[in-house]
Amino acid sequence: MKRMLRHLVLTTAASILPAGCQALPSTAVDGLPLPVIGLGTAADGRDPVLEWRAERAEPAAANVLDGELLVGVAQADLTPAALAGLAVRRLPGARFLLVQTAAAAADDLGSRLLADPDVRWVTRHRMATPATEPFYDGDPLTPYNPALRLLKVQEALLEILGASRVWTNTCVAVLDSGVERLHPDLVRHVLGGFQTSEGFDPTVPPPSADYDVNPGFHGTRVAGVISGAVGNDTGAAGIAPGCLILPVMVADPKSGQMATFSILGGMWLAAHLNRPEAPYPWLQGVGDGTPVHVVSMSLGFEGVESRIAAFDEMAGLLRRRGIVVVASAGNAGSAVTAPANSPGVIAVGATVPPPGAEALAPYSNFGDGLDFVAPGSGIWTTDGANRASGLPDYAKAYARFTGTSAAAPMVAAMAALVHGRYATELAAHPAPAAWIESRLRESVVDLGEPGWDPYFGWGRPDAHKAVTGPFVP
Ligand SMILES: [Ca+2]
Ligand SMILES: [Ca+2]
Repeated sequence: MKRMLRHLVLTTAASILPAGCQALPSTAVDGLPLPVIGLGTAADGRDPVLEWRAERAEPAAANVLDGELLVGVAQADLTPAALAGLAVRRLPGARFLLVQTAAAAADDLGSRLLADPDVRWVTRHRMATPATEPFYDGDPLTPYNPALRLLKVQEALLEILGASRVWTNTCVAVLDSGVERLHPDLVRHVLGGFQTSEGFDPTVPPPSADYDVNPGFHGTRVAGVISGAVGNDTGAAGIAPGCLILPVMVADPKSGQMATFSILGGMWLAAHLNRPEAPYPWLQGVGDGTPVHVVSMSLGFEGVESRIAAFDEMAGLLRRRGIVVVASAGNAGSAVTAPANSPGVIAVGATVPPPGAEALAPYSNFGDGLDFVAPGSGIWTTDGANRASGLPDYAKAYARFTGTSAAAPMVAAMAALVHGRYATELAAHPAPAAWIESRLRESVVDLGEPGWDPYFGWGRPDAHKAVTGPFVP
């Protein structure tokens, strides 16, 4: 750093010298003594001749400017004899210059220059390419979601997507209060939803549900954590941005309550939608025909620590269909509740995210049956605020979301990322849900006591690690 600062100061001083002024003494340009000049004797151990040879052996690259060489010289303003008569450009005070010659002559010129004791190095002149645009630029709230950095989400997306931002081979069913699907961070990938409350009858299509009945827009917040659009200059971004979301309104539109049978109906729907086993025609051809791969349930029965056998059964059905089931551990600071405590369900507790020390959130349930933790406090996500006052103002509809309700969809989204990454291999795998779960387990950052422990489960999954590397059945 110190060296760079010196350089900047001197560069600035040089730039205000009047035209035609002599350059600064060469030994003072970076405040350091000159390297020993001569073939293969650069002070930093690099061998300019070998580097030049290696460069010449490269295939002709599109970013090389033909006939142009950058030449490191012993002193600023020095022009090697071999450059006589050629066009030379230089920056005041700098111990290098740019020379232009005929394209066919450049290689020979470079070799001759390296034989000159006044020449330190020679390299081709190239065009730089713009740095890859970070995925998480452009969403103004993203910098306030340190959880995304903690989980290595951008790295994971780059691993999966390369240059493409379109990713629609994976569907997450959000069993909740519905989703405000016209939200600009959701509108392009949230499917028309279904309602399984109010007397769900699987033989006929349930009512559609494209809004959120919860006054706190709970389902909309969950959907944003999973899939909020990235890079659209709007709001925040999710962990699996643009992933398909199937909203299943398991909450009663009038009371907002979630009856056990409504939730079980939602799980049944997710197990059958767009699958060949589906017993009724309405379950086929929904949306673009993509089946559900992950079920996310940010709900629970606080105070009920015993398992509910019906959830054991339905989670077992979902897993046999290859569907990952994730649920929040609960927010009472006590034992993991149903349905998260069912063996087929991944139970997720919440941690307090950085900048503080990473610790179990004081509200998070923990103990037997806890599988993973994820950040769950103050997560910026999509909201439905302002809808009640008339026309929705979705541009302002963002909120901070806290609880294991925010942590569970993070793990659901990471399961979706793993599915998206290995979708082809998983389609032929006998137990995709178990495979995805074990992949998440292999990716974890172990917190607390080594290995599984009651406060962090197996640990916090790392999105990048989970989607990196070959598929090992
Ligand atoms: Ca966004
Ligand atoms: Ca641990």
